Amino acid sequence: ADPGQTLDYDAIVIGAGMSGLFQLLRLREMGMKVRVFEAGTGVGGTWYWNRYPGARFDSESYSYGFSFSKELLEEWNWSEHFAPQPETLRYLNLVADKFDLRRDIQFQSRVAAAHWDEAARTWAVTLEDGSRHVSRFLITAIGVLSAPTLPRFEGMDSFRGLSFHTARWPHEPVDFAGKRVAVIGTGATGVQTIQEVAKTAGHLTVFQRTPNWCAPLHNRKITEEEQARIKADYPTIFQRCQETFSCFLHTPDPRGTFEVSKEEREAFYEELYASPGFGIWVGNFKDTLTDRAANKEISDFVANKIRQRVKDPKVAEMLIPRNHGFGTRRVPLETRYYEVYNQPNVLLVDSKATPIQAITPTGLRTSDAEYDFDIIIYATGFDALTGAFDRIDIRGEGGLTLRQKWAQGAQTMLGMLVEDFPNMFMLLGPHTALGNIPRSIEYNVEWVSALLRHMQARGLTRAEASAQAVAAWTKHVKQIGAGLLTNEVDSWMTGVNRNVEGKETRVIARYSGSAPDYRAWCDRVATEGYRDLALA
Ligand code: NA7
Repeated sequence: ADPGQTLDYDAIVIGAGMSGLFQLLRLREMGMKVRVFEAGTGVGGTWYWNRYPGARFDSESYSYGFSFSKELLEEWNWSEHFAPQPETLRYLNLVADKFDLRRDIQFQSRVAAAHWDEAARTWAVTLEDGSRHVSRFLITAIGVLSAPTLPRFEGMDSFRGLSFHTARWPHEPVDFAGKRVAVIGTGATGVQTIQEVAKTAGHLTVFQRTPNWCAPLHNRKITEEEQARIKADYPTIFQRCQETFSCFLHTPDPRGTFEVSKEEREAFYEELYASPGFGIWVGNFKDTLTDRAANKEISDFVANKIRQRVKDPKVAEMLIPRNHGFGTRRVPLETRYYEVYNQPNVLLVDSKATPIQAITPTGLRTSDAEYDFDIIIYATGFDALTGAFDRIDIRGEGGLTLRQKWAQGAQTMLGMLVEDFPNMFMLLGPHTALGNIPRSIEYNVEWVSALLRHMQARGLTRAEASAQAVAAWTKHVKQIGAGLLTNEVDSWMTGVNRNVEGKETRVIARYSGSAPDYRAWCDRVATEGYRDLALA
């Protein structure tokens, strides 16, 4: 190593969301000098940025929080089965305070570049303000859905009213009373926003390009009795999350759709539709997302629910997806979402039939009409999975950029390491297990921390994934994704975002195997002494 090169830190972590906070804690326990760079003014990541009205969990609150500290579990009370964003943000602030994390976090510090120096075995991280920080290890904790994307409409800057992307919501409350409001986008975010804004807006116009299959959330307050039971059950709750396919409390029903009678099937669908959370999506018959006929059964069932809930049959038909089956895109969970369209002050516009052509100073123009608005809300989603990486100039060995490396699609080892990018570890990198995300975060942080302890104990300062290990994992991800109906549909889950150049076509963007299988693979790498990595 270059003797002239001094290390500012042992590790730099990018991002102070759930991954970054927990990673900081573990690195500090190892005696490392750590710096976390965070673009926002506070901790919380997703829960810091997404403060749009109605933002909340679709996973059960008590399955979502951190599990690593008994004391924290004891101390914190979730107030609802599916907690709203302000509560989650308070929770993450409590975590930061309780473990005294803030002293190592530098806020309002967006990382612009990270360059590997092979001779010194260090990462040089440059912030947007031009300051440069040198570290042995680089850990990206930059999220899966953290790079918001806006449409590329003409005249976007000309609008004289208020307009914002849901993930860049202002910190001051926005008053909708008496206002003419537009919401563009009907994904999980749009659905949550629409059902909330419709409560107070003077008039709401929803611009829907593609309808999604939504199902009821069935949220409610946690009673005192339930609170006591949850606390007592935490070990069982987290154990169950470890065992299920995607770390949710729900897991696929072992039966195939057509193994049961039509009556039994209907009764099961009814039960799922009436139950809280993701059960209808991830706790359905095991072939729901692989067998076309099975998928059609549940799709027809949900379509009929929409027809029952929406009074105007024309509007109901507009809200029923035609080109993709139930569950093949992320299922937005809702609370009286469909009933919003029965309100006299709400209008649904089909943006596929009559596309938005331009934003105007007073509203927007579609192919057949002009609309005036006071507020335009862009619920238009994210450059998912690789988008946050693409926004940083990351260069590995020989100046190779990560963008070049991934030009033909992401290639990783377990979603955590990349060949030619030594000492860089990704928490929630592409091709890692996702599902109930905090469960994956905790696992990945522990895995990276164990590797770093292994290196620390042996005086090793360089870790790089082998080409074979990367090829094996990438091949596995592709194989396991074949035959899944989800991968035949455009969505962020297949890497498609037409607001971003180069993201027009579908790829196998996600690992779609089970979380237990993922962990077994990761554990094997560790127990075999990290043979899949070059350590030096
Ligand atoms: P999504 O699910 O990607 O939804 C984005 C929505 O915005 C979707 O309805 C899009 O229609 C619509 N959109 C995007 N660009 C345009 C343009 N240019 N014109 C019209 N409509 C547009 O993002 P979310 O934030 O809702 O959810 C992301 C994840 O965050 C979610 O899955 C949760 O896990 C949390 P499209 O379907 O592309 O036709």
